[in-house]
Amino acid sequence: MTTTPRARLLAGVLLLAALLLGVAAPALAHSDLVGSTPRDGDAVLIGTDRLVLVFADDLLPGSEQVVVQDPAGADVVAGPASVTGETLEVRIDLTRSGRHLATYRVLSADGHAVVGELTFDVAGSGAVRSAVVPVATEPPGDGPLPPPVWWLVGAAVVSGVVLLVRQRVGRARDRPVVGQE
Ligand SMILES: [Cu+2]
Repeated sequence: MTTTPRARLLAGVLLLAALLLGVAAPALAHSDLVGSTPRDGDAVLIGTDRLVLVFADDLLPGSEQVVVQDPAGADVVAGPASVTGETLEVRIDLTRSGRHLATYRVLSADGHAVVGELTFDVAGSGAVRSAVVPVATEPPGDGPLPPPVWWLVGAAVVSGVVLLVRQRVGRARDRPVVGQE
């Protein structure tokens, strides 16, 4: 087999590309999964609202089947998946923390089926959130009313003070003014 400089260049470029990608080219058959968000084993926040799967080759639109199960076994996929080229995206509505299992089945453009799964952990559940909410505190100025006995004591003290003041004022009036003639 004779090789032209152009063929050698092409082979070199392909080899370089394979090295740069850090993947063994033979391992990529059909539309194997090459990336995802979240990735397998990732930990994500409960606000995460989509799962994106990226395959090695274009997908056959309409062939995709994706299920994402939460720890209780409920499917959290919230709508039909959308396929663009080699990318599959699906909305998810997370409500529980813990391990989630995503399983998928797609057809690559050449008609081969690709089946796989990945897991990711969800942090931050409703339970965690409510634990952060402070325990109901009494609004200022809305404390319990003092018992009636305190009202009585208060009234007695006020009356006593008023009586004392009246007596003193009365005595001061009767007393002769000193230093004035
Ligand atoms: Cu194939």
